[in-house]
Amino acid sequence: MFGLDRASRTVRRRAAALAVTAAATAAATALTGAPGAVAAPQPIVGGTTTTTTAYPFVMQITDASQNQFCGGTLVAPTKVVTAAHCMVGETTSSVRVVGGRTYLNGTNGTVSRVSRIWIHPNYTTATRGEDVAVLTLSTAMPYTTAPYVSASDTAVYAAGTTARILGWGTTRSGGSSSNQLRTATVPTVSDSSCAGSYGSSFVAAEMVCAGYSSGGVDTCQGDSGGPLLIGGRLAGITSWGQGCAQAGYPGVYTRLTTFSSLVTAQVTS
Ligand code: 4AZ
Repeated sequence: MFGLDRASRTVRRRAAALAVTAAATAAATALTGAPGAVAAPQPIVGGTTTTTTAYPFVMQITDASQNQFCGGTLVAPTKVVTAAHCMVGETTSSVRVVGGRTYLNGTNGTVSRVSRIWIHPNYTTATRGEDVAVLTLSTAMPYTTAPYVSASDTAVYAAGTTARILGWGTTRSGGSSSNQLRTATVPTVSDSSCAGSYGSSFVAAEMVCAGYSSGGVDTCQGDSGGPLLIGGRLAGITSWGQGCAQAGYPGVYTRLTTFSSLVTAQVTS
């Protein structure tokens, strides 16, 4: 089909290696101040560093050894919204949620076990949609939660609206994860334009696209499950795309307005 990139189990299995590589990369980058040094690539692709102090609701989704493989968003003290594709093959004993930890190689913040994993009942693959999951935490996170859109808020997706992406994902397709949380802004893309990019894999009722037509700024491997914020509210979940930051291929995000009632049922359960 397109050779689409998703945070597959392959990526998850690579997470431990990537986390270690990220620390080594950060150390190497510190040495590149010499004349003639080439600027390091900017992860998320095209982003800037930030912190979980600035974005306290951004969670690392990790394995039991606290190796990050996806992102998530704290929407209530014990509820985290993430992508369904991040939870494929996972169990309540295989995952952890880590809050308040800006660096992948940090040991600070709050680590919680997961007592329940809700995956959208119709989820099959990210390119078919329904890429939403809600985790219930065993330990309440002492961090500010993010508000999320309600079903009637569809105007937030108007083409050209500024959206913020966040994550610890790779700096380019097939590259290394970022040791530090990164963020960038990207404009939302019209449904017709996104359908032009992705054909029938783009399901407008369930997905929304964001990115510059020239590429250069995007989510990438390991950013999946993390937030797309519009007007300070969670409006999308990082889901899939062809490669990362390629011209003509914006990132694809779960259209949260479609699922907000279902999410609320989980958040209040
Ligand atoms: C991933 O594998 C992934 N450029 C996330 C976002 C995009 C591609 C891949 C979109 O987690």
